[in-house]
Amino acid sequence: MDHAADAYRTDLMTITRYVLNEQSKYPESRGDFSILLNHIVLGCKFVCSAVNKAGLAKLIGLAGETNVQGEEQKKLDVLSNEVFVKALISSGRTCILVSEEDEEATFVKPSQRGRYIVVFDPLDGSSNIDCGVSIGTIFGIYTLKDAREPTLDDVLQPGKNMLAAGYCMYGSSCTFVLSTGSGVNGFTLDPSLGEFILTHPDIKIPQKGKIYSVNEGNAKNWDGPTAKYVEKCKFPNDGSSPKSLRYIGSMVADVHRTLLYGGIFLYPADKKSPNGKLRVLYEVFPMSFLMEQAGGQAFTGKQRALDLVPNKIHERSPIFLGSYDDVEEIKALYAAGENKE
Ligand code: AFP
Repeated sequence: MDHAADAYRTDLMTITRYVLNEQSKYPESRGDFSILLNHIVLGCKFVCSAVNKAGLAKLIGLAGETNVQGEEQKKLDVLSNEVFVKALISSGRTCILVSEEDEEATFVKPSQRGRYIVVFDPLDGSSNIDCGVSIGTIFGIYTLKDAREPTLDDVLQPGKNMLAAGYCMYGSSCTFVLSTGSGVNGFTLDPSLGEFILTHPDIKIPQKGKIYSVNEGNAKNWDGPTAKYVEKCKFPNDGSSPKSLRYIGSMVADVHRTLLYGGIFLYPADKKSPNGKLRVLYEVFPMSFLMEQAGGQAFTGKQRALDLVPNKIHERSPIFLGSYDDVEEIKALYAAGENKE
């Protein structure tokens, strides 16, 4: 009998235990981050349960409202936003919240205030809800630098200033992926325990991948480097095999696959959307943070994504992220001026 293996199976590294272990490395820590993360995890469990019950509970359907980007809001978007806003405020550890669903940033009242700023998309990929495709929550966390009245400038920081970032994917299993700035770890929800268990320790993205992921329906409007790159994926001129195309249309799911299997995810600029589609603060930054922490890269077409300084909370940016070598190729095409028409 393999007692060591049995011990391993019974000695579960829950996300709470993991974060407390990390916290113990910093004796000056007051545990605020662990408390904040517990509230985020609670929000994810709630949304996971709501997503699983969506069909049954007749939650699918329009709530009769539109969000900041003028998109139709589904009931699950509204519900998820409420859940996260309430969970984050009640943690007593936040001072500013920026949600994809809310036009304005939320400034937490002084009596409930803490030092963390949380940017989040409570339910990304919501157009996939009705057909049961994976969707997710994305978040990034900044710290208010000093004890003073928070302002919007505290949110408009480059992504490299993030303290932590992560996502929760509501798919065939519920997976929580987190980086606190020293690598990336993945946890899977054990529904019988109601706990996220460390299942993917120290995730490293392969140096180069065999998959590219992009909405090719936009190809007619792409710029030169993107068009050239995708052409090279399909018809490589160096004797290598063509890459496979996989595109779900749900960023969390596409990025999760990219992180585990390697390859590249692209949401480029195009003639119709010169800034691309994805939002800097709560899509581009957290995913770029995770990619870099896993050994990959994230590029906007002009610069390292995490160096971008947003001017407004719902700003968009083109993004190319994934395996180090694959992103290196698209960077080379932009550097070579393939953008000239
Ligand atoms: P929805 O929330 O409207 O489904 O958009 C999802 C998303 O923001 C992101 O998750 C996807 O990567 C991207 O949009 C897909 O966009 P296209 O449908 O234009 O490919």
